Amino acid sequence: MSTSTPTGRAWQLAARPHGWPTPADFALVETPNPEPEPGQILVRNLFLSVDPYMRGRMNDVKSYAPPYELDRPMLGGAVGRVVASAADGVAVGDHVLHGLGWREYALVDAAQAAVVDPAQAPLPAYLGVLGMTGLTAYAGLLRAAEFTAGETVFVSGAAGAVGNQVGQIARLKGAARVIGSAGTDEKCALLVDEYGFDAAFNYKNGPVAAQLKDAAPDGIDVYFDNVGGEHLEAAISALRVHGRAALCGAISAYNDIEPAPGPRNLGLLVGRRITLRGFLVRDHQDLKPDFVRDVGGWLRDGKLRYRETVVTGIDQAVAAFLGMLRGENTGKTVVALPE
Ligand code: NAP
Ligand code: FER
Repeated sequence: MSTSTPTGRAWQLAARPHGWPTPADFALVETPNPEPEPGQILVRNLFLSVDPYMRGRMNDVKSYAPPYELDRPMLGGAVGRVVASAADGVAVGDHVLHGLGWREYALVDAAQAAVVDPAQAPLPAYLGVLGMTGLTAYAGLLRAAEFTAGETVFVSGAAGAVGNQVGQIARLKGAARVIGSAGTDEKCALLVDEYGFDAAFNYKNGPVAAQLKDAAPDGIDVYFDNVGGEHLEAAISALRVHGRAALCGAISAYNDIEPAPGPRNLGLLVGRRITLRGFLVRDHQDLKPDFVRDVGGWLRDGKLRYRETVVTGIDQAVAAFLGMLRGENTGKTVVALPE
């Protein structure tokens, strides 16, 4: 045990957003920090993850992740330092990855926390490039989409956390051609110049189908879908015989009030023997050793690059989340909580 700050701030959901969330849907509340019971640790969070799926948890809808409760601290990935421990095997001063984000201090069951080593990688990397979004890219491309060397890959949301890593893993695993789409010309330049994509286009500059046709005149073998909507329809039209799409997310629809129409070209799936496969990263934890070996090695060798969007201060967490939904981020978005 050790002494700790008596209170900490936590973000609660104050109202369920209708369409785009507004700051009034959230409340930053000061709460006492309880002492750990046997098996528990008290963690001073240092980096919080903000992720697109959190928007879904703000709705009162049964889904793969339960809805956030109103007037209760929200949940999410976080990395922090243990400040009090009543658990065997986790000591004060250890750093841990856990699921009680959106708050400064978290009382965590040690069984639900993983010790991480800040000497092996900077702490925010455990939320991004070496964490959940990185494994999503790895598992989605290699397992859900069954990518193999020599294929042409298109990824949407390509300058974001998952997307940039999909493109780089495809390149490093021998893709014939890697194409990305993103929402600004600067992001597209980054994809080509820094991440080694063969081509990139700004989906805000014109119809996706026409821009994809220019970038991949011979079609694509794999589509990694982070966006849904117009992107998915365009990609289906571009997929070749035996093409596959890994459906990772559909962020273009997360703030919709009415369901958007689906792709109008599903008839193509039959003749082209196309597979569309949804996946969740939680089902692919067995790939973690391969993922850490591959990505850790590429990072050490300078073959895989990454950027993070770091927003500082617990009071800025909602702004960081909304900014990420609007595309203000490049790479993984994290909130830093300096001590
Ligand atoms: P991210 O890409 O770092 O951030 C979200 C990005 O979405 C923004 O930067 C923005 O970039 C883009 N975006 C927002 N609205 C858009 C629209 N209408 N059309 C096209 N792009 C839009 O987030 P991430 O954490 O890496 O997540 C990417 C996707 O993967 C999301 O769909 C997420 O839900 C999904 N995901 C799924 C799993 C899983 O297990 N299945 C796990 C992690 C993430 P632009 O500037 O390019 O618009
Ligand atoms: C996301 C982040 C995480 C997402 C899904 C997950 C679809 C979750 C995955 C899991 O529980 O395995 O943005 O969007």
